[in-house]
Amino acid sequence: MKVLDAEFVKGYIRMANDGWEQGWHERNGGNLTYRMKPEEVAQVKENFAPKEWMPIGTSVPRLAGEYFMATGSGKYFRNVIIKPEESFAIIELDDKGENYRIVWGLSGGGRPTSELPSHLMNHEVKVIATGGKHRVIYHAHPANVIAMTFVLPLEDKVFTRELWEMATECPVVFPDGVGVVPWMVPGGRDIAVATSELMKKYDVAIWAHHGIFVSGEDFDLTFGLMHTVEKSAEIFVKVRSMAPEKRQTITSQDFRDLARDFNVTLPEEFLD
Ligand code: 2HA
Ligand code: ZN
Repeated sequence: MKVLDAEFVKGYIRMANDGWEQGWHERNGGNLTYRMKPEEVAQVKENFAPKEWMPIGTSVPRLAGEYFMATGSGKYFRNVIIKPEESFAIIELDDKGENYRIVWGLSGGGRPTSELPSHLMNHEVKVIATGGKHRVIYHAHPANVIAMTFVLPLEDKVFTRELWEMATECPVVFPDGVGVVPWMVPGGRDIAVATSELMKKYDVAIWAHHGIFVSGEDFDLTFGLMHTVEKSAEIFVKVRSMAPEKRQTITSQDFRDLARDFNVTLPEEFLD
């Protein structure tokens, strides 16, 4: 089957375009990776033409031999839907999880996303934490969450509480809360290590003054998670713009009642 005819590829392209339409991907901002299922690799393998091996820049032994879809470094989400074979790649990891090679895509040349170390280290953490259920890692630049990182202390608890309080669905959608990475130079191993540490605990990591990383099982859940966090942040920005303090909000006891009826466990550390 042609790569662009496969359902999982159509889902990937739709998610990238949805992110563009939300305004989260100015210029070449953001990146999306997907850990392919063995049967999906088999579906499209006849199209593969491997290029040379390149270092990942970090080591992800638990992902050895796996195949990923990855947006290209310097490529625009805006173009994914009209020029898919130029905008993203399918890559294969070697048997140590230290090198990758492009096997399809980026037809005009180029490399996978500059954030490949963060993506792959997050995938590795999630393979372990979810028994392989999570397959999607998504990085975007949504304006309202980024704005929050200029006015709140960069603490997991503060961001979790504010985001939960801004929309009743939030503690149900991300019951583990969110982690916050202080400002760091993007693209390297250090920020990848810091982010993947948070991903052991959370499905959402906020990069101060930069953007968000989210992890999920499929395109719908992962896009929906980003969308829910950013919607909540938008409400936070509106509330702060109207008044310096909230007049009323959802209380710790309200969250406990919600958790009981919706069958989710909310960490006590976020409920005092
Ligand atoms: O340009 O978003 O973090 C891609 C990025 C880097
Ligand atoms: Zn970014």
